[in-house]
Amino acid sequence: MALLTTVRFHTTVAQQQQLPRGGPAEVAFIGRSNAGKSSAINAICQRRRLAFSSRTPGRTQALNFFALGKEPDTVGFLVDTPGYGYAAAPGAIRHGWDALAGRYLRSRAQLRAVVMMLDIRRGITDLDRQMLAWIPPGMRVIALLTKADKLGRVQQSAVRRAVRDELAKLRDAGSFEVVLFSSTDRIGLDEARTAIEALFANANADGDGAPHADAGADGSDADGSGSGSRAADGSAGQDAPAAPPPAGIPGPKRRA
Ligand SMILES: Nc1nc2c(ncn2[C@@H]2O[C@H](COP(=O)(O)OP(=O)(O)OP(=O)(O)O)[C@@H](O)[C@H]2O)c(=O)[nH]1
Ligand SMILES: [Mg+2]
Repeated sequence: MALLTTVRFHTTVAQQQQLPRGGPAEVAFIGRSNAGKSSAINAICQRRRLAFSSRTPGRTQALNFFALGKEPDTVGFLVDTPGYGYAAAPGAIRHGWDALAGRYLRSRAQLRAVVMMLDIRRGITDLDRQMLAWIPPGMRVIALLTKADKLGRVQQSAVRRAVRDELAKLRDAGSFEVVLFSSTDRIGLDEARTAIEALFANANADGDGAPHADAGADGSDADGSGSGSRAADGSAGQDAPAAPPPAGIPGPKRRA
């Protein structure tokens, strides 16, 4: 838990070119719109409003980077991503998802693992399957069955088993784990923290996550001063990673 308590906002990336150049290992929080990604980051890091959560699907519109490590060293980043699968998203936003989050998940060299939020009431949906087929096969996946407070124990266990069985078919053996989780009722927090800290410990042992002085994002926010740009109003969501992101589609406009 010690590493996660050092968390602080680093930067918002609304366009591919703003991604930090180089830098330490990154772990991305991904999942359908409204699955509980931002709430999970806050709960896991014991912070109330580090990542913005909302009832309105599509609250998170950009990639938000949260730095870990004792300042001024950064030993890793947690990355909150826009959700996929919000049916009302207009085409331009779908393309925006592909161009930013899709491309990031597919090709970011620093990305070591994903924490995938699955609403326990829905389990793995088709969009999640597409996503699982789409992220590189060797990447470690921690599946958090969010909103576990909404189901009783018997149902929780049944979903967990079903998700484990399906992941066993979709991913390499030993490359995933499944955690019952609730941000509101504080279920699975320690299990999730242990799993996430282990990801960074492994990345650092590989020599990938040695401390770096805080790397600025190209053209923005080297000091995290762009935090105002993440005050999105959640007016629209994102859509599915139906296909690898086509090259050349511009990312979404940075929000005021
Ligand atoms: N009951 C319950 N509600 C939760 C839990 N986690 C999140 N929520 C609620 O679910 C809604 C969405 O949570 P967010 O954390 O904003 O979800 P998100 O995946 O970041 O959403 P987008 O950024 O829009 O994709 C909010 O109303 C949260 O309060 C949980 O563990 N239990
Ligand atoms: Mg969010």
